[in-house]
Amino acid sequence: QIVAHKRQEVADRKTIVPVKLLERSLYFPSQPVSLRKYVQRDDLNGIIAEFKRRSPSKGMLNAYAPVERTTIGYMQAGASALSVLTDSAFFGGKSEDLTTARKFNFCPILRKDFVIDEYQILEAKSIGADAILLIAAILTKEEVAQLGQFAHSLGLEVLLEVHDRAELERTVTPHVDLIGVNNRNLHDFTLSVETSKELADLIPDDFVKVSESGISSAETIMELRQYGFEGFLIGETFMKNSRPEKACAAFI
Ligand code: IGP
Repeated sequence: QIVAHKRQEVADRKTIVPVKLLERSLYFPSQPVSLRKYVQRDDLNGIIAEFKRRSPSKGMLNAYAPVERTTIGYMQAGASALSVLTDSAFFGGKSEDLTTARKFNFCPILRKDFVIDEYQILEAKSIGADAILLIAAILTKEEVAQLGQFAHSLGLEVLLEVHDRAELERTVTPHVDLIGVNNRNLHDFTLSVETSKELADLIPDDFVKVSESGISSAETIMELRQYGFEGFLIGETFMKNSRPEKACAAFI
């Protein structure tokens, strides 16, 4: 349902010609910041803190937290990077949320959306993102390779999200930089951090390993580190609080 909606949405939005989008990316002074490098830095903790207002699985998490205060607070708390949901229909986000986060933060920012078309990657560049997400469950092997290559041509990094062995083996390609294991089953929304542990050894060493979803304690992070994970994508644990940045500081 999300993908069908996204296809329509992207078709409707393709009114701005691509070259205009690229021009807009010139307004951002900084070069893309490497998510891969930040996640691997020894002086940081690998947490990718997410700004997510609501989700199909949990409903509304936080209708009011401002992007600016929340993202600055995440970084002050010591997060390594930011993830900003830009899907509006299902997650209550918008492109401007990422642009706002960009204005106030120098860290890597992941554009969290359902990318199915190169146009969205140009958009990601034009709103100031450093990295994009590609979800194996909604893409063919060829699409992952092609979209990954296109992102790289714009200087964006790519996080490939998988949920099981078949997805990983089907889509893994040198055109991605990090591989994220989503602990959430996208069909029934069940969560299990065991998913990350089970897939850890199957991820080739060339990729930085990220564990996504359902992380709610520092103990879990320490456990996941034993399995080679260096990045930890956390949304709900922070966003369900009225002051997500304070929850993040308390967590770290
Ligand atoms: C964060 P959580 O359980 O900490 O809120 O999860 C993140 O992993 C989750 O938002 C996510 C997501 C996605 C959202 C993972 N993959 C793809 C939208 C699209």
